[in-house]
Amino acid sequence: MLRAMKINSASFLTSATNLNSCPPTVFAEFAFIGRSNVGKSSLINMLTMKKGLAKVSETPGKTQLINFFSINGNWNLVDLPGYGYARVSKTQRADFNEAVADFLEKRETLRHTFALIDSRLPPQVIDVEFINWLIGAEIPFAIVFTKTDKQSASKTQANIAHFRQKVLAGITPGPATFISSAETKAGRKEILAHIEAQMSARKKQPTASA
Ligand SMILES: Nc1nc2c(ncn2[C@@H]2O[C@H](COP(=O)(O)OP(=O)(O)OP(=O)(O)O)[C@@H](O)[C@H]2O)c(=O)[nH]1
Ligand SMILES: [Mg+2]
Repeated sequence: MLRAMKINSASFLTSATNLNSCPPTVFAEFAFIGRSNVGKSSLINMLTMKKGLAKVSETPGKTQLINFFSINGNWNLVDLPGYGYARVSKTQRADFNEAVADFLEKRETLRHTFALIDSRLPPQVIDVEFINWLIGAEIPFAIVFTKTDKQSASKTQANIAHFRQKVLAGITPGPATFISSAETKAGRKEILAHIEAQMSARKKQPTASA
């Protein structure tokens, strides 16, 4: 049986604009990243079973800050601003937010990152670039294919197979992959079990500063 992390309490902790303004590095953290509108905030609400915890919107670009949520008072979920939001200016956008890159590369208490991919779409260039960046930067991550309630299971499986073949072929060990739905709560147990398993994983080695 899966040993899923039990969530007894979940509350908003704080927001930060960049790595320097993040809260002190005390508790293990798990971050959610992906294209704007992919369902990061919805997944956090689904995992915690608290509907309004992270702000959700149909309009892409809702989450602009790094938002921290305290779970059980002793670990954090981190909702990151999405990338690929076309309406922010090119300089502001870069390819993905510099604060996000900084956080993922340097945050000492970051244990694991979930990269969210829309299960309904063929591999998107910006997602492929982002996943390759994670791999190159040696950031430990898992992939979550979101919004699976919106199509048949067979279509989801076909898209995941396509993604594996196009993006993950030749990567060993490949990242753990999950499916999710904020509507049906599919994936909840599995993702929480993964968090439980990574909780005790060794801290990342600090990267040598240039
Ligand atoms: N049907 C369905 N809709 C979803 C699911 N997850 C998210 N949505 C919807 O998709 C839209 C975007 O969800 P958010 O959770 O705000 O997405 P986000 O990735 O946090 O977006 P940004 O903060 O803008 O980067 C909202 O309208 C959600 O209700 C899902 O699993 N199923
Ligand atoms: Mg959001």
